[in-house]
Amino acid sequence: MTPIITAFEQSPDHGTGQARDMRVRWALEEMNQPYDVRLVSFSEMKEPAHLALHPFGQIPTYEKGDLTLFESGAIVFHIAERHGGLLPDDANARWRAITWMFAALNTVEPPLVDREVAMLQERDKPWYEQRQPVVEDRARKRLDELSRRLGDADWLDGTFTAGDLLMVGVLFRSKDSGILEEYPNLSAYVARGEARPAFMRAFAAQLTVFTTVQPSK
Ligand code: GTB
Repeated sequence: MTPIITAFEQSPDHGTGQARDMRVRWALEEMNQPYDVRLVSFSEMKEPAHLALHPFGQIPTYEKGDLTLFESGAIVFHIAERHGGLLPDDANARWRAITWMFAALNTVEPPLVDREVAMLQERDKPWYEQRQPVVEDRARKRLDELSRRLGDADWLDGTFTAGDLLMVGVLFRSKDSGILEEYPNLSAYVARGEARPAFMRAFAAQLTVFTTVQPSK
């Protein structure tokens, strides 16, 4: 049975890997698992049919048979569990990979997203100039720590795992904002992720949406 995921019909980044369906596409591509994509407009995401799949009216969702999931991390976890290859067989290594999945989404992503939202959406606020250094410091602290832990290793814990997939996905989003360039080992880590054939296929598929789909509303 072919899973169906949802993605933006019109993404603000023009389909260049920022929206979170990218992680799901990447995981599916790593498994060579074919998938269908249902594109949704911003208004459709808030309608009952989509809210039945995703209580917060967002993308991505994942449907396969009688299973419906939301949250990109849970979807990637499910794909990794079902197919093997993204989680090590050794029990301890597997738990460490899962730990990195949570670390990517719970510890590294929030300060990076906070910084991005501040820069893109809050520049006109009267408190922006005061708050921004605090937001920058929080993001740099996390990247300092992650950079120190990664060191000169290729991946976070030996071989490439779902933990790396999510961590690279999180860092990729900050790539164009300049901050990642301050960390050569993290930049190289993201570049290694981007060089994976599965990443490239996922990226191309997301980009194709922007170049071919006409908005419905
Ligand atoms: N925690 C959830 C997950 O990981 O699945 C978060 C899902 C989420 O934030 N979805 C966003 C969404 O549906 C798209 S990814 N937003 C619509 C809404 O909330 O109404 C966030 C995103 C979107 C676009 C860009 N971009 O174009 O640069 C970057 C990130």
